[in-house]
Amino acid sequence: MRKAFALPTVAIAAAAFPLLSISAASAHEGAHSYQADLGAVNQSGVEGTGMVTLDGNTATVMIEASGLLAGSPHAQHFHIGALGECPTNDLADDADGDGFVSVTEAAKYYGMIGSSLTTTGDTSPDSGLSIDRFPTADDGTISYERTFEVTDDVHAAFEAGTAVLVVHGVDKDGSGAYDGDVMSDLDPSLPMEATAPAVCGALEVAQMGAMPAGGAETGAGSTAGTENTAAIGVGVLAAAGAAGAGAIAYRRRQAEQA
Ligand SMILES: [Cu+2]
Repeated sequence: MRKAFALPTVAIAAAAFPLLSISAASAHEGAHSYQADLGAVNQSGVEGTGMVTLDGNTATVMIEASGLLAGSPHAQHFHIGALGECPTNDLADDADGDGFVSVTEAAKYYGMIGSSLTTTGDTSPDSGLSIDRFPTADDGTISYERTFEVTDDVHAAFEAGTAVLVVHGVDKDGSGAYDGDVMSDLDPSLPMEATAPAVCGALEVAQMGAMPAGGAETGAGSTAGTENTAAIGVGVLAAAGAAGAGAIAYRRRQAEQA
């Protein structure tokens, strides 16, 4: 039964990300693909995945995320220019002790906004808080896809491994809305809940050989060990979700073999 379940997963992945397959088959020409396993920040419970294909400066972006505050918009960006990392899910980086890892406090890891992943119109940093043009998580999930032009500095960040995908907006107090006494470090007219990072992942070069579903299904662990190890390291951050669950199952299997 596990195998019967795994096969459609692979098929769906291939169908959802055809450019990824093409890129993996011809790694040194045309488009380059990147993936991010999104891990929760601010104990949001949010998880997801991001896929980006860059063909020159033309970016096709796909984001799937779940566990978000339902019925509210979620600002989402490429962040660039720092370490290409994310804050941890605990409050270790809450330097001012306000109960949130704010964008300011997270910036040392993931940097400034490089692109605003809006649904329509401008995608520059100027639209960073244009919440009327960001996805609304009607049932707590976001399924985003858009193709647009990025700037040279964003392209360079992808190549340097310092591009990070961040989705914002966390219902820290569980009230069902963005509210509370702590105001945003980015816009003092907004609650901190509206702008604090909810989920984050470094955009890393996608490697089809490292896809957890394929590795687990074929059991070809010994031939692809190094690549799979790298993928699993990222997968742990995502904790769950289809890809994460596959990675964890695979990791268990590897641990049993070791
Ligand atoms: Cu952001």
